[in-house]
Amino acid sequence: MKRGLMLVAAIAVMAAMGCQKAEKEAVSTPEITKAVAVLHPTEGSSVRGVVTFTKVPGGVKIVADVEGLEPGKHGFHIHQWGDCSASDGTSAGGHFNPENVAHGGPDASVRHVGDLGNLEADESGKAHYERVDTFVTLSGSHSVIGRAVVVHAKEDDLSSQPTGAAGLRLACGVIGIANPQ
Ligand SMILES: [Cu+2]
Ligand SMILES: [Zn+2]
Repeated sequence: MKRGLMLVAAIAVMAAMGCQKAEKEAVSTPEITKAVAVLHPTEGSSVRGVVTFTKVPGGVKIVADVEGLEPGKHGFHIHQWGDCSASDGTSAGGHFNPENVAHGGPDASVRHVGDLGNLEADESGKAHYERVDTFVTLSGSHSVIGRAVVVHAKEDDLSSQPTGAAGLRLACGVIGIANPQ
């Protein structure tokens, strides 16, 4: 009889612990639906801007507003490391490429996850970019959270390996979790 009661009590305690654990997990890991990168100029550059990543039906919408550019096209990528500490941006590493495939344009069927193509700056040096991307995600193995966005001096030719020959890095910003509201 006593043993039976203890068994019931033990099961009750275990069940309560199980419930508590499930609640805790649900609270601590909400789905990430928005991210943001603030681009800071590298040494000698005055390129700056903001890039947002928002989960939408069919992909992630990427919107960038960047200023301080020479008019024309500038390579625009997500790089592997969320580290903009080097004065020339090289600490961000190469293009974010979790599938270990070739570099390509944003609309290529095979490309780095980080291959976003080019920004195109107008005569005032400002560029606006919008794209719904199907490679970039905000969770799982292709998540860009904690990686870095880099803007380059030259145009990404969308074919040269492994970087599109886009030249020096003019701005760098780490992608962080944003308030979804
Ligand atoms: Cu790049
Ligand atoms: Zn690439």
